[in-house]
Amino acid sequence: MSASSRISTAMRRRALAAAAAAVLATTLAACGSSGSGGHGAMPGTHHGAMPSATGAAAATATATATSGMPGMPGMGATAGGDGLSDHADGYRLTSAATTLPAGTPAPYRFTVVGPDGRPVTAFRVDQTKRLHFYAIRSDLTGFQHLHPVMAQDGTWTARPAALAPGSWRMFAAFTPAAGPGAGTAFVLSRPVTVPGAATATPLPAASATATADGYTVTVKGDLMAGMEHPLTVHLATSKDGRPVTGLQPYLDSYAHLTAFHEGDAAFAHLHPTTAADGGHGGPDLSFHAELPKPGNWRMFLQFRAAGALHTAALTLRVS
Ligand SMILES: [Cu+2]
Repeated sequence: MSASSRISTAMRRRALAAAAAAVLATTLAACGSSGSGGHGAMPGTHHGAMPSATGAAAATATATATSGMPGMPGMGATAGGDGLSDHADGYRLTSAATTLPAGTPAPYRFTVVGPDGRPVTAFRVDQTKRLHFYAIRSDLTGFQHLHPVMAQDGTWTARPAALAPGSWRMFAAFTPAAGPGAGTAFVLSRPVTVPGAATATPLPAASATATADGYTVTVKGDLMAGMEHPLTVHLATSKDGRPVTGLQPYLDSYAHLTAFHEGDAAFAHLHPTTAADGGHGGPDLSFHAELPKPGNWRMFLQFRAAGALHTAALTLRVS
């Protein structure tokens, strides 16, 4: 891993402050796309149910100062930091697609190019997959978490569900299995525009609870930017508040938590502190939360219960 992925927390906080200023100064509309969609190999991985919007709120700024998060217990170093760049440490996310059609499923093809200029084909399996793909609209609606398929030449094909018009950002999270980046987790992204009249949905107010499919999720934890804090999630049934104790493993854990930052769609993946072991997870789940910058973060909690995958979304304020 590069030196950039090893800066200290103190240095990082300073860098973040600078980055925040840079973001304010350079808000530029970047992401946007609308998708289409097919759908990945896993049932239940499409979560495009949220209304999407786009527009003014879809500003994307690239804050390179935040690239590189230091390693922490239970979590490898991450190259690419907040995921807003298409390159880090010599690795680059490439795609010929800058637009995708609106309202109809269409494949999104991309390649990870290594420092040697060749497509990377050897990836380490992380949370049961060689690559995790996320699509998010600039207003943080339309979240999709997919597992694309790779051809022998290193071309990946993601099949997002139909995308609403607007600015989107496509993220790839992966760990090379060979080469100079072997063992380093990367998160890189590219903007995609989906043509058409786009309407931005205001970000829902910060709240510690959210409901999804009859489940109520309650989040506890005071989060500060750039610092690791414990975050706990409690799951209960919405109907009678009964604690949920039958969570089933999803990607080797009882919940998968992905977060995007309001304004620039910076990315964070929160790692569970305990591995899944059988279909009896819950009602309380713990995560290492380290969000790279202050502001509002839209959190998407995915969990499997009663044989179905559910996604709860809530807004968390990070100071
Ligand atoms: Cu995934």
